[in-house]
Amino acid sequence: MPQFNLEAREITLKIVYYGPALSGKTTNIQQIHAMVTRDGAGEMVTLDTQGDRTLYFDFLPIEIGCEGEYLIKLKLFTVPGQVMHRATRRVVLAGVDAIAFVADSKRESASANAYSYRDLEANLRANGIDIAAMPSVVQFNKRDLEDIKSLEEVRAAWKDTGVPTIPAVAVKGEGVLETFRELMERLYRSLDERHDFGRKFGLTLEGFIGAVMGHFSEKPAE
Ligand SMILES: Nc1nc2c(ncn2[C@@H]2O[C@H](COP(=O)(O)OP(=O)(O)O)[C@@H](O)[C@H]2O)c(=O)[nH]1
Ligand SMILES: [Mg+2]
Repeated sequence: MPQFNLEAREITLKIVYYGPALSGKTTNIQQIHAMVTRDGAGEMVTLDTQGDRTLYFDFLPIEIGCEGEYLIKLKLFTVPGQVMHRATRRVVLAGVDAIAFVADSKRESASANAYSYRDLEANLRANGIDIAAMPSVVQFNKRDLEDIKSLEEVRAAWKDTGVPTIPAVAVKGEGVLETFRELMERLYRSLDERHDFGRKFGLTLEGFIGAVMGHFSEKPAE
């Protein structure tokens, strides 16, 4: 649920990066952290990691001043991908406003991707949310590796979900902002439909996206 604090003129939106273990969720928000300009970026918090495995979650707050003079607070989270951390994923998903599903493009990861997507559906349902109503995008990460699914295959496999698929090489910063921008557009449209967002806060899609994306430097971080 979006949090609108009219007195403080603040809007808080929760964005979750979901997907199987090691697909690149943490890498995505590390790259976003590296690309966000200093005035908007908060500290990135990573809880309880072992090596490169996220055992709890990562958290990155970003603050954005907007036309209409509202402060938009974006809270980015990742979930731990391993099957056993379902309870944590469910907690992190509570109150989510938009989801970036990070899939691993490797052929051998197809079943892990599918398992994780079904897990997402079930966890949203447990929170009373229909996945079809949730603004979301699917990122196909690790396009730099050998033996990956072709984008045609990927698109055919995911077309029934109705969500866009975006290729990425998150370690090089490629596709990271594209994924984020697409997600922010879907989030805005959904907020506008459900909460009359634009009229209420004096915002337009272009103004919102411009303000959000204006907080990033174009140059991907290596
Ligand atoms: N080759 C390749 N490796 C990646 C890419 N993105 C992430 N990785 C690596 O995959 C591993 C898991 O990434 P991480 O972001 O921790 O995955 P998470 O479990 O989804 O948070 C790390 O070693 C990353 O460096 C990518 O686009 N290409
Ligand atoms: Mg992680």
